[in-house]
Amino acid sequence: MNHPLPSTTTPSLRIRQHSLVCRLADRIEKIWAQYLDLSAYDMPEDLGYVEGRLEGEKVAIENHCYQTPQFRKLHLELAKVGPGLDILHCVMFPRTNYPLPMFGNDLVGSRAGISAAIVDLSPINPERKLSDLYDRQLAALPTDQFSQHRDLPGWGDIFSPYCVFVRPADEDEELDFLVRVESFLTIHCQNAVRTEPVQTAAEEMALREAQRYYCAKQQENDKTRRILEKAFGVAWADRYMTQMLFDAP
Ligand code: BLA
Repeated sequence: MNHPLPSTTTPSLRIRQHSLVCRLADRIEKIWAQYLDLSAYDMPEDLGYVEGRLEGEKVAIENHCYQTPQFRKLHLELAKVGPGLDILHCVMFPRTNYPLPMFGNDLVGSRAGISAAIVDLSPINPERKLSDLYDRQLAALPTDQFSQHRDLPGWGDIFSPYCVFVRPADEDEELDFLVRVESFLTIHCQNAVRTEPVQTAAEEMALREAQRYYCAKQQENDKTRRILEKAFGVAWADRYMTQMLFDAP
C-alpha cells in the first residue's frame, strides 16, 4: 500500500484510455464550455493528480473541476488502474439554492469492453421526483435500445426512472450511450442557465438535505471504495469519497 504522490506535471491520462472514456470526457468538457459560464474551482492541492499502486499495478487519477453560477462543483475524473481498467466519473453538483437535479455519469471499462455505463439526472428534492420540465424532456428522448441492462444496487434509490445502467454490447451501443449522455447533459445545461434560485432559507435547506442524501448513498458504493482502499489505504479512500467524489454541501 503506497501513499498517493501529488504531481506537478500536467499528465493526460485521457489519450491512453478506452476510446469511449476519452471521447466522452471530450464531449462533456465541450458541452460544459458551450453552455455554462465556467470558472476555476479550488481543489485540494494534493488531489488534482494522484498515483498509487494496486496489486503491483499503477493507479492514476486525474481530476478536472470547475464552478459556475449554478453549480458549486463540476467534477470530471479519469482514472486508470494498471493497464486494464479505465474509469470516467462525472458529477455536477448544483449550488444549494438552485433547484436542479444531479447529473451523474460513471463508465468502467477494460480491454474486454465497458462493463458498466451509467448516466442519470437524479432528483434532488424531498419528494425525490424530477420537475415536470425534466420529466417531459427526458420522456421525449427516443427509447433506448441497449441489449444488456444491469440491476441497480441497493443504494440506488437516488436514481430517476430515466437512469440508464447498461453493459454496452458493442461499438454501436457504446455510441448510443455517448449520444444519451450528450442528450442528458445538453438538456441539463440548457435548463440550468434558465433556472432561478429558490428564495427562502427553508427551500434551500431542503435542497441541501437532498444533496446530502444523494452523497451519503453514493458513498455506499463498495466497488468504488474497495479500489480506492486497495490502492491508497482506508483513510485516504474515505477522505477521497467524502471530500472529492461526493462531498456533501
Ligand atoms: C460500479 N464503479 C463501479 C464498479 C467499479 C467502479 C470498479 C464496478 C463495475 C462493474 O460492476 O462492472 C469504480 N467508479 C469506480 C472508481 C471511481 C468511480 C474507482 O467513479 C472513481 C475513482 N458511480 C459514480 C457515479 C455513479 C456511479 C457518479 O461515481 C452514478 C451516477 C454509479 N458505479 C455506479 C453504479 C455501479 C458502479 C450504480 C454498480 C454498483 C454495483 O453494481 O454494486
